[in-house]
Amino acid sequence: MATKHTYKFCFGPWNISEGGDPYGPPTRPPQTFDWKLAKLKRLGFDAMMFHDDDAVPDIDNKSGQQIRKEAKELKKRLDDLGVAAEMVAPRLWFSPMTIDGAYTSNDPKCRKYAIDRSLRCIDIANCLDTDLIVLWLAREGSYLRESKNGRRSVELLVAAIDKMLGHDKKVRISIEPKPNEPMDIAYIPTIGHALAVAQLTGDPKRVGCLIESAHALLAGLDPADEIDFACAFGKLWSLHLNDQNGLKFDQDKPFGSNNLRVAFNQVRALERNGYGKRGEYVCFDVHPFRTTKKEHWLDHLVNSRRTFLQLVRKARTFNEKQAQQLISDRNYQALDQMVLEHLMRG
Ligand code: XLS
Ligand code: MG
Repeated sequence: MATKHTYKFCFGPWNISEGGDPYGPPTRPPQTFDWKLAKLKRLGFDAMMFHDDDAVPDIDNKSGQQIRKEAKELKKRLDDLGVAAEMVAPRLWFSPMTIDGAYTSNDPKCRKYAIDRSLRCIDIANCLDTDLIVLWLAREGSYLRESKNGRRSVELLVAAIDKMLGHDKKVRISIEPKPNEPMDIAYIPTIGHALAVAQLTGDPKRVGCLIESAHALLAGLDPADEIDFACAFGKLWSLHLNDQNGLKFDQDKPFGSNNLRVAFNQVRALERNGYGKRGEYVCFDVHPFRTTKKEHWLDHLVNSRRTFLQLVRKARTFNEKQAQQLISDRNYQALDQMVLEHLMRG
């Protein structure tokens, strides 16, 4: 069992969202970035994660110099508040240039746009003093497979990552897999795919992964298994804990909201792998319910962190010795009940 280390927590500005969904408008008026940043430390969080245009708004219409200037100004504000930047992710799913994908678009001009924007994103990360870039491959997929060539898509993705690795010798890239949404089917749907792609790049030791609970669940996988798998490679560099009720749209529910035992096992996996001891953060990629009132706007973040810490206590008070005895006796019925009663006990 890992030593009793403490965890550091993180969220992104997009996690304090207004409640709009494909079937209805926002239910809360937008909050400013400053309001969100001011809340972070008070909620017991240590870092903020950014999309590139969270850090530098309207990035596509700014020069490299202006981008770096604004990123440095943000870094100063973060320093003044004692808030770290966990990572920066290029938002490659809004621009008209990424309608048919970013790195794997069928249009070479769009592929070039996606790579150029990713290099700017690395420049922002440098100014914010983080070496971590997250690639959520939102539109790297298709609505019909005949529109793309899967082999070529992998090759294009590797070429794009190699361009980023060549742009900056320190940058590390975490691929955040998701099997679908917004695409019908996405390329690189699981951690296995992500780490396999890493091996094809020019510098595999600088290409790792980020696990999001809901994305593993959408792929029909157990997030705890994905955590153990990634940690076996030493490549779990970031983490988006949340929850999901079945195979539908990405719900980004509060951690543990749908399945406490699945959440418990994620925490056990993090504990046994010593996640966080090398500076990694626990991020909650969660959204408030659409029904959430303005006055309860931050509760999904507070509750996720609270649930996480209570599950850390549960993991650390779980009677491993008794569990091992039941395992040696292959008495899994008793082990099953032991876990349930441990979770149900106050
Ligand atoms: C969406 C992704 C997104 C990334 C950051 O499903 O989880 O939140 O983590 O862009
Ligand atoms: Mg995420």
